[in-house]
Amino acid sequence: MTNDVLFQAFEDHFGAPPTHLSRAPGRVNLIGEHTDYNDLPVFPMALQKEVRIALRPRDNGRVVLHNVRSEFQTVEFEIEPAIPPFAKGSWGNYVKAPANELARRFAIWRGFVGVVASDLPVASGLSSSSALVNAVGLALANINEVSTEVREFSGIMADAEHYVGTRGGGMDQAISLGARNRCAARITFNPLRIRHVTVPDDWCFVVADTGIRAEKSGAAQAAYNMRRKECEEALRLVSAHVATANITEKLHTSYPSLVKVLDPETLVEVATDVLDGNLLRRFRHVVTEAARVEEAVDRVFAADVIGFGALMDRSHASLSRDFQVSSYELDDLVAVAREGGAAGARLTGAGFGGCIVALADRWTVGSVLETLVSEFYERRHIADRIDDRLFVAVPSRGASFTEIGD
Ligand code: NG1
Repeated sequence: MTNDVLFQAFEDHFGAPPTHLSRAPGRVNLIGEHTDYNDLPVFPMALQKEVRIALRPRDNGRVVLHNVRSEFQTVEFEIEPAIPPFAKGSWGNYVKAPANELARRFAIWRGFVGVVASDLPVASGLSSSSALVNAVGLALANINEVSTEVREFSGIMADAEHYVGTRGGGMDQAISLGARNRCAARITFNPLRIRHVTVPDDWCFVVADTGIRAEKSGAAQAAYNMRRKECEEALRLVSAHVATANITEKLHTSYPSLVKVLDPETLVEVATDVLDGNLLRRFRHVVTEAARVEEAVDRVFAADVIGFGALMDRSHASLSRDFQVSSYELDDLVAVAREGGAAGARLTGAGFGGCIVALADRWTVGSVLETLVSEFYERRHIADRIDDRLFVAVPSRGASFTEIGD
């Protein structure tokens, strides 16, 4: 939907033109999965697909947000210091989330009327939820004159999203707010740092959707939160063991401090003394994935498409075998992308359904796309609306809030 059509939809609904536009992109994570909430690095980039809200501020605290998609009911609520949530699973909770967090921290009182449109597939691991949280948060912060810099604001938005019940990390909010055109970003946490890395012109990251939704306000939420708990428990046991067995001189109680002093092979070896089963698997994924992120960033600087692809393959194997967040369809998409000539492929985002990302150079990308269409989408009879399911990601700029006519 173009801006003109969105603005017209606003006027049709509210009887006057909108005055402002708030927009926030989704993202594709290139590598570094389930590392952000362990304070370890990630390497995502923002997409050309985004959430856009045309709006008009009000002189009272009511928020009314109409969705251009009729299956999503219009959301209405009052800004107050503790905003009660809608029923679990309602999309409106992603609108209330930033309002609740901003009202808890700042004296905000102005609401808005708005119309929202998005070309991001929902529950597909491309962060449509954080894009919505950011777009609403940015609108409320601006119309209430709350001024924070990007990194602080992205921390606030990450806390805000916990309102829906998922204990996510801060990757999605940070990249959606802080991204630059033509760049991916190596992001580290606590404190948040964003290092922009230009993506080589002839690298194509293909995003392909399984069509299986991974509803993080629904079934995937418990599985996601469970992984986070397991990572915390594994860390607690390993750091206690490292301390009592005098493996290092100092105490290391966080993942970043452990991976700084011990390489992944040593860490996994040490971990086998105190962990087994799922805890050992989760720990092994997390520490090896962190090392893959660092290597992957180096591969970009070296313009080494084959090396980057190999790291993506290893990441997928680890997510599938050790973190156990892949699925039959995700594994199949990865295999088909590789068959089509991709240098590497992996599930992206939380997993449990959603999308994969595959890397190909400019000369091979056509064959990767064709193979995905014929061997995955056509075989499953889901080749309709193919541009929504399968596209080449364009590294795009982060969120913005502008006055219409600016
Ligand atoms: P998606 O793909 O949006 O479900 C989730 C978390 C991220 C990160 C990834 C896994 C939220 C908002 N996002 O992303 O923080 O942990 O999973 O790497 O919870």
